[in-house]
Amino acid sequence: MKVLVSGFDPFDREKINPSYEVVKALPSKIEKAEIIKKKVPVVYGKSIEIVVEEIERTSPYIVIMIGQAGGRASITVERVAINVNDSKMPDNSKKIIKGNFVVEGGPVGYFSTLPIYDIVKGLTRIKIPAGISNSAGTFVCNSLFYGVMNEISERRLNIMAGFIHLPYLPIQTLKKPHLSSMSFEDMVKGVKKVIITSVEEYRSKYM
Ligand code: PCA
Repeated sequence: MKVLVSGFDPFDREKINPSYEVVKALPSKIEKAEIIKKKVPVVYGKSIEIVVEEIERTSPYIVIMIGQAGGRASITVERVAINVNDSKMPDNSKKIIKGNFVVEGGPVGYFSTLPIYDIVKGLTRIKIPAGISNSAGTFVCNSLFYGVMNEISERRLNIMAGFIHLPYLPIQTLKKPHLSSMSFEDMVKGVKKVIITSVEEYRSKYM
């Protein structure tokens, strides 16, 4: 069983992005599942292409995309991806997209197919603050989440997939100390738990 886990480059003047830092630190096997790690640029379109190519190349059973949601206080499991690109923030290719679709003519949204409630329960059990989020925003994270769910749906792939947002690392909040952060150790422990819960769910459902 293969699990593809993606994390993003830094963006918005940050020097690091906790999502890829955490992905990099994961072991290559978790619960006998092979962990495939992929770094993704914070670029509309390109980010989707890269994850879709990696899905084609590796045929994972589970895809867990991870990004940074600076300011959030906990690990948040995204419930839904929406067919909207709309942000004042430029992506890393300096592109700004306001009020457009991720996929022209695509459905309004896609629900995560990860076991979102069990993931939150599992994280809480190991004492890591976690919750469900009902919006992954309308920037590149949501765009990647939507684009990948759309490909999985269109190609009728049997892949469980979803998106997780991580808070800032403490080092990112030195100049914005009013904002929440979470230690690197807790984020790594948390993402491992997300993977374990997803693998268990996949095995009990499909194997
Ligand atoms: N977070 C951004 C894009 C990349 C990332 O890590 C977002 O939430 O859209």
